[in-house]
Amino acid sequence: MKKNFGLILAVVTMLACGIGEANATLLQNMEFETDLTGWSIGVVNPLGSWDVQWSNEYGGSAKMYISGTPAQTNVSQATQIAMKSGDKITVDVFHSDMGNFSNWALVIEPGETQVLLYGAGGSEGYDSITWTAVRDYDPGTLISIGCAVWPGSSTTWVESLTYTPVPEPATIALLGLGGLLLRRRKHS
Ligand SMILES: [Ca+2]
Repeated sequence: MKKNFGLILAVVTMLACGIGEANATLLQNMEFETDLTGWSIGVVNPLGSWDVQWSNEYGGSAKMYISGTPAQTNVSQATQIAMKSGDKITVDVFHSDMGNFSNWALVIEPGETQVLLYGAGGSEGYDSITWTAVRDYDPGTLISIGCAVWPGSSTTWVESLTYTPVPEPATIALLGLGGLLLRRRKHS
């Protein structure tokens, strides 16, 4: 009987993990491993000069160079699945010295006030920002990572995006069941 509980626990854990993984494909190519497949390159307004290319630096990255008074650019992509309130997106970048008036930003659905800015100025180094959804978002929501200077020049390497969905109720239920089985096993 103890053996069976162990087996059930293993199956429950596998099911729970499987449900978690099914939610993992928010965007294409979130690591920028070999190219910029899936990502659109652009600017909000045609300001200054800008150059966006894939780079093999920093584990594969989207390298964004801007120069001007001001200048800005971005990479963007529409989501493939729905996001739920509580889901998180983390962006990791390396950037050059950004001068006094510059930033990089994660923008969710431009037109809404879902903008997370990082760094008004800032010296060369790694940065990371995490955005938490405050409501549900339909598939097709635009996710953009941009940078801007005014004036000056700056380079930002976007290393990766990480999507952390809030656990589904089914997953929580399965994990809870697993926990109950563990407790029962300990008490038997
Ligand atoms: Ca990368």
